[in-house]
Amino acid sequence: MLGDASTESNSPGPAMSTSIVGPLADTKPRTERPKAYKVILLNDDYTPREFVVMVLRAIFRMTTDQAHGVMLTAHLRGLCVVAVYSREIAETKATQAVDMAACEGYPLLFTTEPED
Ligand code: TYC
Repeated sequence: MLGDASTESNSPGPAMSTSIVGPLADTKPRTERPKAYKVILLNDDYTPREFVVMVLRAIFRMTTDQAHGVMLTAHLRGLCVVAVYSREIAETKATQAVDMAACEGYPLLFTTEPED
C-alpha cells in the first residue's frame, strides 16, 4: 500500500517493525555506591590512654575532645567505631594506626568491617 509506513522500506533487510537490536538499553542510572567500611578501635590493657588519643588525632583527624571520647568508649565498652570510609581508605588508616602503635611497642588494634 502506497504511503503505508508499516510496509514501506527504502533499505534492504527486515521491515522497520522487526527488531534486530533487542530491548532498548535500560536508561535508569545504576551506579552502585561503593560499600562503606567501619574502622573499629579495640581496647587493650597496655596502650596508654594518651597514646590512643594521639593516634586518633594524627590518623583520623579528630579534635582532642573527639579522640578522648572515642578512646574512652573503647576503654569502657571494649571497642568503638572510629569512622566510616571507602574500603581502601579504611584499610590504609587502620594499618597506619596499628603500625604507629607497634613502632612504640604497643598492642593497639584497629580493624575494619563492611557496614550492613
Ligand atoms: N585500656 C587502656 C588503659 O587502661 C587504654 C586504651 C583505651 C587502650 C582504648 C586501647 O582502644 C583503647 N591504659
